[in-house]
Amino acid sequence: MTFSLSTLSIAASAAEAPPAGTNFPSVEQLPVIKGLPDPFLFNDGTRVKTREDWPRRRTELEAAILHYEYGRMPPALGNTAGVELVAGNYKGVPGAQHKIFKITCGPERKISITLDLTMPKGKGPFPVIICGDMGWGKVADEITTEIIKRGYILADFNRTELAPDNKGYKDSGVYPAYPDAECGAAAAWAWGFQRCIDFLVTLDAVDKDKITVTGHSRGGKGALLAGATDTRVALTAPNCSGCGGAGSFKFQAPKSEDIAAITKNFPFWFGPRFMSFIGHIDQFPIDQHEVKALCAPRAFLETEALGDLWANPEGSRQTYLGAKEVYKFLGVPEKIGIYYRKGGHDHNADDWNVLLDFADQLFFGKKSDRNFDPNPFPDTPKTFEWTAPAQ
Ligand code: GTR
Repeated sequence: MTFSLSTLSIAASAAEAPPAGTNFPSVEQLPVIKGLPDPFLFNDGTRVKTREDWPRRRTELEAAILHYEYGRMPPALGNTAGVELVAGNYKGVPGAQHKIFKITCGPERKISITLDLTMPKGKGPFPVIICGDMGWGKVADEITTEIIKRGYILADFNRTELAPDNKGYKDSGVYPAYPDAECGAAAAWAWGFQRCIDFLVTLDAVDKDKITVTGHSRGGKGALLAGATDTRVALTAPNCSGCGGAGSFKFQAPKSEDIAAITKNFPFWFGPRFMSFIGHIDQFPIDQHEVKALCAPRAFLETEALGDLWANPEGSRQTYLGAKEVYKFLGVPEKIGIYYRKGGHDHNADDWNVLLDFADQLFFGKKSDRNFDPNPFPDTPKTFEWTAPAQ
């Protein structure tokens, strides 16, 4: 017997989703979908018709993405609080002040995150860019100097405080506090971004309507999921995030990382059902354009490198095009952007400048000369035939 997602009912929101495994077909029960799945198709087989229909479809998609790929996250919290550990000038960055907070949250406040803020001087409120890659070292002073000059706060944290980046990922971070959490490390990292937001929105210096999340590579996967699943995020900006990030599972360009490769090295980044699609990616009912589309109508920008073949920059354009249909449908095509630079796998000053230009345009109407809709792959056709429903 063949089932498809469209014949089954899925709970109304990801947060209220039924226990793991219920109501979702397994890999053998899923239909073959070559190319990017149609994000406008409801689980009951009908299609989104009006903008008012989209929130219901978005909820279905979010539940499916967490179920099949990343695993469901622990609940959102109401008890996040922070204690100031350090306050002073920031040595390496002219005109900046530096504050470090220890954030605690969760049952018995067992979970803690060190949040390192480099802030312009003055009252604000300032837009904030949250980056979770402090475990690789703080954002370079040269880059932070530019962030401050443009009037943004940089909020750095170490996502591996939420889940270590190795097979022992359940030993600390969210899992001792939530032993039943089914998500892999990428979703635990995303959840960490969201707890940073819980705290940041309590600060007068933070402009709550101008929150950006970013991260590089595996950190970009976490940032993407964080922005996709939290409507407080105004701009989601993964950098070179590749497989399980902005890349594509249905369009693997030569030399790009696929499900078999990523789960061989990093099975702990994903949820419990993802591995069942190794060798069966045609049955994977979603692709990453739908993760990007969860951000809509909030803004999304991905920065990619043409030489970073492992991260599938060509596939990322496919998922960008797919997500763009949703942005068009919602009447905000300018809120999604993609940017390609030359070179390889890195999160360098160029990438940050592109993000700042996009953010300045989005938040302050400062028109940028950059092309946020380039096509470096003019000979590659789209891998999907559907388009946004006519209204
Ligand atoms: C690679 C991994 C990629 C990417 C990268 C990184 O080894 O295969 O998916 O996340 O690491 O984080 O730099």
